[in-house]
Amino acid sequence: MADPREGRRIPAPLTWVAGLAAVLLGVGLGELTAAVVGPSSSPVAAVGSALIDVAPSWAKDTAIALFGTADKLALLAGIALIMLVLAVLAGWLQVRFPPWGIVLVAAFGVAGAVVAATRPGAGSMAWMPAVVAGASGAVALWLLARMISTRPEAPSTIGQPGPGVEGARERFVSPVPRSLNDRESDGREPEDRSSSERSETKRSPSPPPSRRAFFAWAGVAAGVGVLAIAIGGVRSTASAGVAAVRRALRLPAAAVAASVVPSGAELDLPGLASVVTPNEQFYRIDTALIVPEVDPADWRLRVHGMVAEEFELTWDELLALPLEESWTTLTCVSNEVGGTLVGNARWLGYPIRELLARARPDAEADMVLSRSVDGFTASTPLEALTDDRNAILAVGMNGEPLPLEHGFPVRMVVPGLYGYVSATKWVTDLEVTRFDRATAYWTTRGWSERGPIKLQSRIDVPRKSQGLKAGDVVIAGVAWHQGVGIAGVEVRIDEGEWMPAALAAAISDDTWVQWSLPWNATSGDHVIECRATGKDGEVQTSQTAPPAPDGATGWHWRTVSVFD
Ligand SMILES: Nc1nc2c(c(=O)[nH]1)N[C@H]1C(S)=C(S)[C@@H](COP(=O)(O)O)O[C@H]1N2
Ligand SMILES: [Mo]
Repeated sequence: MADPREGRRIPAPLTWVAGLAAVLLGVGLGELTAAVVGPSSSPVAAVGSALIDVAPSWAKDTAIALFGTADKLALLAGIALIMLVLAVLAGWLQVRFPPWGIVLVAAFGVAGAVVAATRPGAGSMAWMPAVVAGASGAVALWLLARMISTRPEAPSTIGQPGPGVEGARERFVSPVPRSLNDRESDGREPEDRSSSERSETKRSPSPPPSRRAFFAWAGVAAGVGVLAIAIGGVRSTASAGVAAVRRALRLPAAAVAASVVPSGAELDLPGLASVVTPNEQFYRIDTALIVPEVDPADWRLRVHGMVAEEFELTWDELLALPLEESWTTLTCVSNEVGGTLVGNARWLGYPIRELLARARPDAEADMVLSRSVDGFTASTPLEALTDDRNAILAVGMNGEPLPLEHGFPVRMVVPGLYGYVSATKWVTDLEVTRFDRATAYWTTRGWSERGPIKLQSRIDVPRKSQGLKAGDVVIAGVAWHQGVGIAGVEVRIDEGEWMPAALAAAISDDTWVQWSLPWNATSGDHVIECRATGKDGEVQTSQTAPPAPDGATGWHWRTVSVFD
């Protein structure tokens, strides 16, 4: 349409404002639509989720290492930044090289729609929010850019304005400073301006070149966008739906209760991780940018594959089974030595071994591929699900229904295996298969196909940052080797003799155990190290290994400064 030379006269920041306002409006309307269509159809969330799935594992490992459980927030911030750049670019393009700005915005809308529609578990309307976002963003950008990019009345160069273009052309802009424009403006509503300005324009060859209308409309677009994002956000978090169903839920009592926490299992020292991790403090690791919302009424578990009898289980059927309670300490394979991606809870659920007994796996089967509604999969050795450990289909965590972010309504919990190969949240499908026939989510990304949890111990206190006064202090931490149990923990200071720490009472061999050692701290800098021994005699190795591909090893150590 326009002559690019004409666009060049417009200050670039003005084009950025147009782009930002238009994209904000589009994103807002898209998110608002998503709040209605379903939170996972949010274009931002869908693109974010897709990025998580396609990101190379080093990127993900770095993200987890850098941001820990705030990795998703970091991703959203990254996406916001990219959109910001995109918006600025689109605004500039639309003014300088029309119609490439709106083409860019529309293309992102289409891309978002494709991604959202092809996400695992996408509803039939999942494409809609992105289409709304792309279309409204493109239209807004077209209108805003038009408001600033029409040239002033110049006797010789007027082309042939298309239908509807006149108003916009006359509403133009000149190199006159904005303050001057503002002075000339008369406070009328922006809606009134075009027609009246047009008449003014006709009276004078140099129109009152006001950008006020442009800024007003850009402000309106941005404001509506922000408002829509806010409303969409409130709507989907209040997403009364599944959260309310969960709150109203009463789980049946356990047919088999968990052991009571032995007195003396909780040393109750400030700074030491409590032996039972409260749900709100339990680490969360998953690939789900938007927490899946699964209504128990719609939940089904399909058990199939290499079995004599495939079947489906509903929520009511599951709750009618005799549920068992057990203690299990969950650990993430991404946990660094000394890291906090580990927690202990009392789980309520039904033994997976019983479900598999009902399905009767083929003799050649050696793995169960569990799948969640969001497409995540884990490969668990069949044996770990059929031996006598407490591998359960869990519905309860520390006496309440699973929190939404911990897999509501149903997840797997398998003692002794890292979460990525066993702890599938929002689980809806168990396929009995073989390791040489199917590959799970993280295995395709370079992690080991099997992930037994490694023997580990951690120092919790004294904290590194804590200014420590010379005298009697307590060194304390936790140690775990699920399925095996901890026989002892030793501590040494400044590479001196190993000293046995006192073990607190263990809840079970599947849980971590607290340990402590009194220490007469002398002034100066000291290095504290710890290592655990398993009940099988294994001593925690000093050999360091990174989390990838099958779990970190090495001794946890920390330096402390002691003052007089
Ligand atoms: N659906 C789903 N389940 C999942 C994951 C996931 O990404 N998606 N991550 C697994 C990993 S890597 C771990 S360590 C545990 C963490 O469980 P939590 O978030 O309840 O602590 O969940 C497992 N279950
Ligand atoms: Mo994990």
